[in-house]
Amino acid sequence: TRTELAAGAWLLHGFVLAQAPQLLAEVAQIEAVAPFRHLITPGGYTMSVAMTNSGALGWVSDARGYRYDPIDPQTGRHWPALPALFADVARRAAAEAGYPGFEPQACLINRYVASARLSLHQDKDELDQRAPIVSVSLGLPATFLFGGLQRNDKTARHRLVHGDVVVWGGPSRLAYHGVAPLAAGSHAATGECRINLTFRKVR
Ligand code: MD5
Ligand code: FE
Repeated sequence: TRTELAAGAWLLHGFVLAQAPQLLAEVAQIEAVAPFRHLITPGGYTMSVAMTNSGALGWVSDARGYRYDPIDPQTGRHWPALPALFADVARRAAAEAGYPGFEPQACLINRYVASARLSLHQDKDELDQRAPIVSVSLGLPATFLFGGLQRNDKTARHRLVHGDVVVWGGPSRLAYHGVAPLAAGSHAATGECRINLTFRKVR
């Protein structure tokens, strides 16, 4: 089943439940090559969410700013290739939400432990903002904060659970959003964390 959270934004309930074990096995392979790390924001804060990437481009942040880079600055090597299963899931989810022909170039992998959060922001580092962003939730549940096109717009809360996929396209693509501090807990698939995969077309 699917729920339209806002114009152009679709929550596909349990869309990757059957693939979750394989998706997490791929994450383990990726992190063996490109470890999770806490990036520094341009403002000098250390992010509470740990990140890594796979695909032709990876999202990174440091004192100089945010950017997509084909090279992992921590290892000096290319990011691990996008697993075929990742690309397949991203394409199928996008099509299910009404965005056929989506070709992900970057997969940012976010790891949340208890109290980790993502403050309200817009995803604006992609040159092509007509393409949707596909987001896959694994492990512990999260409260997703969904606002409007202005930072001060009222935010709605949506609970995202293991296996859910959200496709953010159309007018929702540039909405402010964030993730509330993760509640402590344990999940059979991931242990004490939440893993989120975000698939993007960058340029
Ligand atoms: C997460 N990650 O749960 C979220 C999932 C990020 C990020 O926000 O930037 O890594 S992606 C949610 C998203 C993307 C694009 C648009 C909107 C939400 N939106 O319009 O709400 O770790
Ligand atoms: Fe975001």
